[in-house]
Amino acid sequence: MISSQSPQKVLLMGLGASGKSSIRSVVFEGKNPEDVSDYNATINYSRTTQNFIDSSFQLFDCGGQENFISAFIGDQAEFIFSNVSIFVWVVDMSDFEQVSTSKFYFNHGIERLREFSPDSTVFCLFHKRDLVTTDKQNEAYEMMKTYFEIEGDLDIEYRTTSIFDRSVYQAIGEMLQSLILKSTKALTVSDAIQEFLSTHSDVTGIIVCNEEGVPLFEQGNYSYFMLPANLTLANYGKLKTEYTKAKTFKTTMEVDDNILAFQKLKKDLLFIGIANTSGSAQFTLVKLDKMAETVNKLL
Ligand SMILES: Nc1nc2c(ncn2[C@@H]2O[C@H](COP(=O)(O)OP(=O)(O)O)[C@@H](O)[C@H]2O)c(=O)[nH]1
Ligand SMILES: [Mg+2]
Repeated sequence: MISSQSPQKVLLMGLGASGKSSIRSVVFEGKNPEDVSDYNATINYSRTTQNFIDSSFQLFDCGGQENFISAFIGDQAEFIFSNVSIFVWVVDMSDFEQVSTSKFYFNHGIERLREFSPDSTVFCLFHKRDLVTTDKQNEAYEMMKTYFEIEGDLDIEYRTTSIFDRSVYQAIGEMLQSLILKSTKALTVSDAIQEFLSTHSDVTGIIVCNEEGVPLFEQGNYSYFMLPANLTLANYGKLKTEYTKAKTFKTTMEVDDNILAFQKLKKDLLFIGIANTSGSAQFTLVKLDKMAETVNKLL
């Protein structure tokens, strides 16, 4: 359970300039991706507490200079690598010269994890994918994945990410999901959404995300809408300004033959329901409204 014990720990690690602090500030601090270009190198590590539904976790943004990383996997290993729930390793996939150095330290990090937190989940992010041309991205991903694969029973997830598109929200959303997976509350919300989707064929997807647009729950077939929904939310859009300011917030948006219903929930979370308008739009909206209420009660 998240709430009972000491806060869970998330380590964000990788070579200098791979993008760790940018990911932290875009995803957790709501910074605009365009504004993160000139961070100073992180000295040692910076620890922040992130509130998350009913609990919180500690995010360690670890400095990427080799002397720091050497210390993390060396003298400080026990302190850094104990009680880790999630280990995020960030690799700049556009910087070929650094890839083998990154792998070298990744191996050591994984060894330390095995030693001090063998039950943790690892996310290996091949970052800055926007710098790789679209037609090369799949190939690059496969190559990187093969290169970073490690035998053994640690659970390692590989993703390509960029702070300039939805991918980084999606990856961090999955990371948060694995943090809350063990909480009964999360399971209940997830079940309720699943149940609702399976009994209402006009509703194609439901998403619950935080203020920064990180999806905490998402189910259904909604990929077509995620981009506009996320853009309006995560970037400066009017929607976000209104939603952040207002205590209650409810609006709908029509896109082609579909309708999106937005509603602010507790703890600054946002409910997004997506439905097609094959039936009565009015009825669909009422159902989504009820569902938002149900989720709100469960949270
Ligand atoms: N093109 C691109 N640049 C990025 C991305 N993420 C971070 N950067 C840039 O990479 C540089 C290093 O980022 P920073 O977050 O300081 O790296 P850190 O040392 O790992 O914390 C900065 O100039 C960022 O603007 C990304 O997804 N795409
Ligand atoms: Mg940094």
